[in-house]
Amino acid sequence: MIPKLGDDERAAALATLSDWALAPGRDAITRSIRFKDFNAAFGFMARVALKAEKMDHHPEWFNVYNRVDITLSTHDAGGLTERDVALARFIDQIVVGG
Ligand code: H2B
Repeated sequence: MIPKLGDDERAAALATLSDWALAPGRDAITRSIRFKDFNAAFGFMARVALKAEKMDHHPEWFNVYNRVDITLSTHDAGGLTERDVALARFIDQIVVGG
C-alpha cells in the first residue's frame, strides 16, 4: 500500500503546487480551472482521463460547461500520496488558458 505523505512532504509538495489548495475537511488537494468553452474543458478532461488510466490513479471532478473542479486524493491510502502530486503536476503542465 502506498504511504500517505508526511507533514513535511505535504507542505513541500503544496509549496510547489501554487494553483492547488488543501480541500477543506479532508486530506486532498483541489483546483478549479476555467477554459474558453466546453470543447476546451472536455478536451482537457480527455487528456487527463488517458493519463489517469495509465497511472491507475483517477481524479474526482465536476464539470459545468467551461469549468472543471478537480479533487485529488488516494482512496486506497485514505489521503494524499505522491500519486496525487504526480497527477497534479501533469494537470498543471497540460492546462492552457486555465
Ligand atoms: N484513484 C485514486 N484517486 N485513488 C485510488 O486509491 C485509486 C484510484 N485506486 N484509481 C485504484 C484506481 C484502484 O482502485 C484500482 C483497483 O487499481
